[in-house]
Order: sequence, then C-alpha cells, then structure tokens
Amino acid sequence: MIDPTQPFGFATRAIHLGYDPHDYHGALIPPVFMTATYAFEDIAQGQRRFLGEEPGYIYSRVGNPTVSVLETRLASLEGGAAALATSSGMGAITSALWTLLQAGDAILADQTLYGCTYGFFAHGLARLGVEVRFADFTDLAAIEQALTPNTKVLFFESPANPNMRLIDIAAVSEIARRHGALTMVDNTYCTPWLQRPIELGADLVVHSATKYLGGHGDLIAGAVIGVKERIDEMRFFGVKEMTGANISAMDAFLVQRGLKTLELRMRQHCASAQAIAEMLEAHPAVAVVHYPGLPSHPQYELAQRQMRLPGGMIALELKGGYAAGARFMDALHLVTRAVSLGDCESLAQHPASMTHSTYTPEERARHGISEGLVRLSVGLETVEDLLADIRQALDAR
Ligand code: 7XF
Repeated sequence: MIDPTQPFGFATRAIHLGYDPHDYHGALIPPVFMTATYAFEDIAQGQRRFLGEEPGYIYSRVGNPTVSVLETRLASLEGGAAALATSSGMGAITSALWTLLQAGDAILADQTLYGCTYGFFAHGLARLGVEVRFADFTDLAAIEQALTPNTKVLFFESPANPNMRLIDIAAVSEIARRHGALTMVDNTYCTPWLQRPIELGADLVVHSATKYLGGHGDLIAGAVIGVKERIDEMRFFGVKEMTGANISAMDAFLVQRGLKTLELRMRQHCASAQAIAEMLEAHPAVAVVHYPGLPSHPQYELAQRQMRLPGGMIALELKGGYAAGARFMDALHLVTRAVSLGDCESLAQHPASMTHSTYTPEERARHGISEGLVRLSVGLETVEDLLADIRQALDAR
C-alpha cells in the first residue's frame, strides 16, 4: 500500500491509495464485499460501534469496505479530507442538502443547473420551506445582491450543464466565506483531474460518478467530498436517516476501477473535444460553439486559470436553430443520441427536450438555456472517425 502521507501523483493515488493486497490474501484487486451487515463479537462491541466509540462497520447503508476504498481515493483526488459515495449524483446532492438546510434557510444557486438539480431546488427544497434563489454567478455583484442573512449554501456547476458558462470558483468561495455561507460545487463536468474546487476555496464538491469517474456508462453513482465532520453528518444523518442513497458495493467497485484510468481518459477526451470544437467553429453551418478551449469562449481566460484542460463537453447552436439541430442529431451515425456524458462512446442530446425538460420553456429562457442548443459528450473513439461523422451530419442538415 502507498503511504497516504507521501505526495504521490494523481494517477498513483487513483490506482493504489487505501488498499494493501497483503491484507486480503495478496489479491491485487480489492474484493467486492457483498454483505448487508457485519457481525459483532459481543453486544458491547455492537453498542460501541453504534455510539461511534470504536471504528468498524455496522450496516452497508452506512459503510462497506469496498465503498471505503473508493471514498479514500475520491477524497484524496479532490484534495478533501473525507468523501461519501452515494447511489447517484442526485443522491449526493439531496443527501448533502437535506443535511445542511432546514425550513427558513436559503440556498443561492447559479441560474444554469442540470435539470434534476434545478427540479430538486425549485420544486423539492422550496416545497419544504427552504428559500431557493437563483442568480447569474458569472456576475459577482449579482451574487452579493442576492445574498440574504439566512443563506447557508451557494451552489453551482462549472462548466454549467448544458451551456458551458464558467463560474470563478475562488471568487465565489471568497464571497460565500465573507457571508458565512458554504460553497458547494458540482464538479461532474471536470473531475478532479481537470479542476479541484476545494483547493480554490470551496467547502464541498459533489459529483455524478455516473459520468467520467465511472467512465464506462455502466453504472449510476455519486459522491460528496469535504471536511470529515460534515461528511460524517451527511453519512449518519443525510444518507442513513434521510435519503438511504448509499452506493452498492458492486457499483463502488466499478467506479474505483474507472478511477484508475481517469487521467488517461481525461487527456484524450480533452484532446478530441478541442479538435472537434475547432472544426465546428470553422464550419459554415454552425452559429456558435460553447467550448472553454476556444479563445471565442467569453471566459477563455478563466478556463486557463481554473481548469487544467477545457474538458470533453461541447455545446453548439446551428444556423437554423432547433430544426437544424434536430436534423443534425438525426443524421449522426457514430455519435449516439443519448443523455448522460463522460462515457467512452460519444453522445449527443438536446437539453431543452431531454436533460433540461424539468425547466418550463419560460424558465429555460430566464435561465439562459437556448431551445436550439445541442450538447456533445466527446468520447474516446478515433478522433478522425468522430470528425468525419460530425462533418457529414452538419453537411446533411
Ligand atoms: O444522479 P446522476 O448520477 O444521474 O447525476 C445527476 C447529475 C448531477 N450533476 C450533473 C452536472 C449532472 O450532469 C447530472 C446528471 N446529468 C445527466 C446529463 O446531463 O446527461 C443525466 C441524464 S438525464
């Protein structure tokens, strides 16, 4: 096992941290602990475990050795003290916020969010007495104006799903700290290899591990990363008593397997996306390309500062709006028409009718989500094949 106190590199930690084969018969790969519960030696030990006086497992809704390996690695890769792995990204967001907020508190969120996160805030939290406010987080003065004394959490994605707006993590975290609020960043689009919000001043990071962290489109999972006391509270209250959104041992094993190649995969996702974004921008059928690796992106400079590379996600609008976008999507052969992102397979989807259909058309207009936007998750296929497929679909439109 590698020494967790030593400054090993990202990939080394992603592959080795938190597991010693010699603890498990020399098995190179961590075993999958398919167990719901754990035997106590005697009643006193059971009581000590429940009281938190003795470390050890109790029940797999609260913790499981396979899950612990994943949590150790995620915490380290994000530069946080502790992690809680969950059954989905929505499980991470709901478990975290049910723990942090109560009726009468306020949450302030960026205007552009993944559709179900928006739904949970606008329809779920609001229904139970939490004040939900939205602001344009690219405008720091707008955040200051929207903050109220009861604001407990500032929440945003960067880049935002689906329109690729970037939020200045260091600047927003500084404002939140000054007002006594916590900053929670959804880092799904980036992964810790591209961007580490905690190092930039954020308090909490959430993920849909369904995406790049798992990396193979074969599971649904999530995670929250932060300081130990808060993560413990989310585990023992948020997941254990509120949502029950624990990750299964098998899914934890699969995410942990995905993490081993995260750095390699992210390098290729970014290289291919850059090539595709440049081709799209030069194509006469394309009206606008939203990709932080293009100097035309309004926050190109922030991307350079905050992200290691610009990522694998692209949003685009075609000349001819929604109808042209629909024809383009239907003409794709290699790129698959599907929601989700971060898989080996390239995926194209239409946010207004799919991932962001939880917003009404008026809400989409107010929140800056264009009806004609097409979203591409650039996969790991041979980039020349992707370029050829996208080009022929643009020409067919
Ligand atoms: O519960 P999930 O694992 O699906 O994660 C929810 C989630 C949280 N944050 C961000 C930034 C997300 O993109 C997602 C899921 N998004 C998928 C998408 O945008 O395609 C979901 C397909 S409807």
